Amino acid sequence: MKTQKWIMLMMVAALFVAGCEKHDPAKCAKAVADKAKTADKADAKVADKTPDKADAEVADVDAAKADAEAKAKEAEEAKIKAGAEAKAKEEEALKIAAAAKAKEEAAAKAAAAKPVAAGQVELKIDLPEQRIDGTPQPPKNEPNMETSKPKGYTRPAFYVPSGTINLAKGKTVTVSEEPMVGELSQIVDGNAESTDETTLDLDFGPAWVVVDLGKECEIFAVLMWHRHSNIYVFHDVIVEVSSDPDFLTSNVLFNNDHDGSLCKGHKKGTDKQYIETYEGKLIDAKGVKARYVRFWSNGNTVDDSNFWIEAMVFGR
Ligand SMILES: [Ca+2]
Ligand SMILES: [Ca+2]
Repeated sequence: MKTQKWIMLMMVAALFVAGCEKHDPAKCAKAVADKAKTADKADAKVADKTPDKADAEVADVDAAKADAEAKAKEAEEAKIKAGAEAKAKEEEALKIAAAAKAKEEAAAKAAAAKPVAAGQVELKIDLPEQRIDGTPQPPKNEPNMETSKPKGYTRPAFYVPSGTINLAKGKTVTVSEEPMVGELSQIVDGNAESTDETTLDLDFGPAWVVVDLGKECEIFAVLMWHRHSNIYVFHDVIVEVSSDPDFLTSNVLFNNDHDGSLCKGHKKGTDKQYIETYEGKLIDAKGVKARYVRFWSNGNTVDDSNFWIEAMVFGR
């Protein structure tokens, strides 16, 4: 009995405490206020993602996208413009090249159409093997050079009176100084091939070679090869003819010593320096009368030596 009474008493007390808890007005008010505050915060969080702000974000993204697209378009347009400019430049270069070619062809046609004087025949030359391929470029900073020949260039036909022959072949040759390599007779043996065996070496400095034709002749052309196995430009090339072995008087047929550097007493020349080729250097002698032909040179752009392969004197 006593125990039952105790249990009952405990239950009533518990109910009382629970009732107090439930009905404490202050506690209830605080709980309600806290709940409201939490709800406000949640609302505020939701408010952060209001449609206005979201729209603004979308607008920013759109603007950035549009900006990127505009920049890409601009770059593409610049690329197209650059391409068009490059193409225009290329076309202009082709136009210039075509005009130059047309001019050259017209000149060749005009030369071919030029009536050959009575009794004139084309000078036939037995050319050596071509040793340099393509378009040889002159050495850098070499002054007084003739214009580079286009690729595949060959010398136009040269006309001489019929009966013209190479008078120099097998004739007597004298030189300023005996050659270090080779025989003098090789200069007039008719062989213009450019090999070590066919080339004479007359050493450094101003040097001359004289071909004695044996008697005074009518000279129509002089043709010479110094060396053409590489890109050689020979300095101070002078060709003069005379009937006096001492050349006290002479006719200068060619002189490319533009600065008069060969030696004192020689006049400056107005001819151009040139790159040696398998075709040799042909000089129009216009029928001048002489017995001796003197060739000057003063080294070359490769090694200062005065090389010689062949000298031909066409006349009768
Ligand atoms: Ca020779
Ligand atoms: Ca010179």
